Amino acid sequence: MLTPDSDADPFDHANLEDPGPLHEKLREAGPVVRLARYDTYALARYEHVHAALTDWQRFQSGAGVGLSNFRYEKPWRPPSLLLEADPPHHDAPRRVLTKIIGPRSLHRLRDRWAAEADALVDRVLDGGGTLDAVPGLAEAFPLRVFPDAVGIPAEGRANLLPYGDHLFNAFGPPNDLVAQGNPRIAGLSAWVNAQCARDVLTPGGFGADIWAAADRGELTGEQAPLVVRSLLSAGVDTTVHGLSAVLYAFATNPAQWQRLRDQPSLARVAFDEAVRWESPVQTFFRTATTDVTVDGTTIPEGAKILMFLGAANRDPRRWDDPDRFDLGRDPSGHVGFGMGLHQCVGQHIARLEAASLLTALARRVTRLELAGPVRRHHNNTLRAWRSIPIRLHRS
Ligand code: OVM
Repeated sequence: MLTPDSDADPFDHANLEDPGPLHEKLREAGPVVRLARYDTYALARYEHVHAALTDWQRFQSGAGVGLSNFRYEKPWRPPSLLLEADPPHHDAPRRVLTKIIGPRSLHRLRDRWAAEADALVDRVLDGGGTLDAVPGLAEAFPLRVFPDAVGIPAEGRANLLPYGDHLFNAFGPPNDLVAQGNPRIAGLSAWVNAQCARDVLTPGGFGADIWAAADRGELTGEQAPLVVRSLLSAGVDTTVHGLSAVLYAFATNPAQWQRLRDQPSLARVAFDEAVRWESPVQTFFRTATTDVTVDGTTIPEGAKILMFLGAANRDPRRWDDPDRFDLGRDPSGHVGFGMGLHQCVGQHIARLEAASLLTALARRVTRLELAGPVRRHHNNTLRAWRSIPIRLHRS
């Protein structure tokens, strides 16, 4: 079968502002579409995105999960031992982190994070309840609880957001968004890397736990700081835009908010449904380790493949009424956290943050409504927000 070609640029500002029409075009054009301007192959249907995510042997991560191919180009920072690695190298760091930030270890944070969420929402309501939910809730809550949980000092935490923003831009092509971040990235990187040192990390935090795993021989002393760096890289912007997504979803779907208030135990399902609906991480690349035939079209060995998680999560072949944010559906199986070997190791942290914040809000707020025009933030990988003005009505 002949592979359809597209001259679309998924990373241009029109598509970053509203990717839905491009996603539909790519899904309908065929199982594989060649993106001519980047000489890469796009997968946008659920079935094929899922298949690529779970086939790490043929769709490798070790040559980078951005457009740049590490076989030919030097990465802008030393590669992640988790994200940009394949078995067997990938496995020890993954095993260590899975345990440190797994559901059992997070249990001890539940009460503290619930109290922090209660305090933040009380403060917001005492201030009148009209605010920009992006800085006021979606950034404020993760920045309040996550760096403490990792164990980094208070000083300089504001660097985490622009560092992550540039990192996620850098998975895309070297366009204006990357150029905008370039002047600051050396300084931001130096700060992030300095936070990964053993003597900087507070006892009892995830970072100290990673170094303790190195002491037990589960990681080398060279690996430990890079595993800490993964937490600081992947753990902030993703949750900020995930929380923004769920707040926007509720502000624009009042019946679903009522449903959550009636049944607060739906908070976790609500967050996963928002991750499906919005897909805060929109895309990742893989590299073909061999010629791969997908539904009759052949992707050549060495080619980059762009997986559209956001398009898969709204594929009508897989989801009924996919554009609806609906607490009544079962969102499990969504690929917003990826799937397979690399599936988001931090997803339990994200869910705990979201459940803490949504529960605090559901207990106190009868209605959430938009109080002005919302604004997107453009990023080559993230479906991101600049501003979500909201009004919270106290119960
Ligand atoms: C990492 C990393 C960075 C960005 C994203 C990510 C979504 C991981 O440094 O390991 O996963």
